[in-house]
Amino acid sequence: MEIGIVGKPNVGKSTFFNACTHGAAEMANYPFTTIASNTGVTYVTAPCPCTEFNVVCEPRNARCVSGVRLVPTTIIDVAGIVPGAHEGKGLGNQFLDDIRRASVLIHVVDASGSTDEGGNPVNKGAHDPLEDVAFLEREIDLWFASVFSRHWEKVSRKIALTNKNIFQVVAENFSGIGIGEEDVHGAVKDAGLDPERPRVWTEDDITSFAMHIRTRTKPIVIAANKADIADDDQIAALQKGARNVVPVSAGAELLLRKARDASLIDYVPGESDFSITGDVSQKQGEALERVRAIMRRWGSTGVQSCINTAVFDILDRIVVYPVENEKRLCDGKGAVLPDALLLRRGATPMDLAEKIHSDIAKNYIYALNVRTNRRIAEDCELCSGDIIKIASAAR
Ligand SMILES: Nc1nc2c(ncn2[C@@H]2O[C@H](COP(=O)(O)OP(=O)(O)OP(=O)(O)O)[C@@H](O)[C@H]2O)c(=O)[nH]1
Ligand SMILES: [Mg+2]
Repeated sequence: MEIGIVGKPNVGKSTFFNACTHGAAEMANYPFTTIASNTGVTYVTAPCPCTEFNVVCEPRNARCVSGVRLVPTTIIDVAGIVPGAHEGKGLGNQFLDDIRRASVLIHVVDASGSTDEGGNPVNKGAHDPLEDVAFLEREIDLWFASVFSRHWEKVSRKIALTNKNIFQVVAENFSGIGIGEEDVHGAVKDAGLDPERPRVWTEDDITSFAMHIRTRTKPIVIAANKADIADDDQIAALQKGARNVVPVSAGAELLLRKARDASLIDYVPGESDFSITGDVSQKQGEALERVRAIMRRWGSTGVQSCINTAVFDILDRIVVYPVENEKRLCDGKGAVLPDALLLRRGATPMDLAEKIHSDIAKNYIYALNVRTNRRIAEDCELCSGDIIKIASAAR
């Protein structure tokens, strides 16, 4: 699972990326600072059962900070996108290659309206970020449409010459951009097209199909960045005009992460406040208090909230903790609550077994819900936060 950070130039994409990954992507107040994409590891946050069970956990794939489990996922910071990018404007459609594998996008916009459509600085409020919301979706739709158009003849021929249907053929040919059969089903239905006769689809039909496929395969969370300098009504207008809008100050989050790394503050990503624990200079203290005021205003810096919204609300993932020993909550080597795995909602104990190892699934005996100490059916639906023991004959 990958998250793509997209948006026009100079809105704070790399600042967002650095704040949530410990990254060192270049940041500057002019367009096209980023040319090649940056890939890093970020974390979603979920309550760790260690607090509830009063144990010291030993996370293997993640970290636990004050009872908050940080579960890793990949994130990509992409070069700025300008209108016409799908035809080569700006840095062209290289960015689109970079988001091929992304299953969700965080669209960073300048909510304060102080950058024009090319990312050049302008007076605050001089540009409407809702225009950016619309153009970015359009660019990605048109990119999808151009990819489909280019290959439609081949796809139609394949459907006519084999006994495969459109759902199978499109999913097979475009799995590289994250398209599955169920996406094709949904998009054909939503666009009101005839799946039996793709050969007679017009360019408009293909564009409409592309838009519906994009909506399903690249859903978008909007990071209303620079919320520190935006007015309340600017954020309200964005929230009224678009869906999944989170007020964000990537700059504030970056400052907090740096202060935390320098042991100046205690801060758990996503929380609404922090405490000063180190020796801070007057200047540092003032900067931190400015950040505190931003957090009071918006509830948090918004960066973690965007990532959690993308993974939990949009992609509908749950966090499950597998263990081998239900009494000690540990794995075979004695590590306590070592793993936190992200699964699709609806996942079953058998899906969990598959995720751990195919041999565990093949030799599956039973699953136990550790909280209730009851065995659960292999096809029952797991819940977020479940601690599950899979008994398997595999070693
Ligand atoms: N006020 C304010 N400024 C910010 C914030 N986040 C980023 N900036 C500023 O916005 C400018 C652009 O930041 P970058 O992170 O380089 O933006 P980008 O979107 O990656 O830009 P390109 O790589 O050129 O596309 C810099 O001057 C940042 O300091 C924020 O939360 N608040
Ligand atoms: Mg950048």
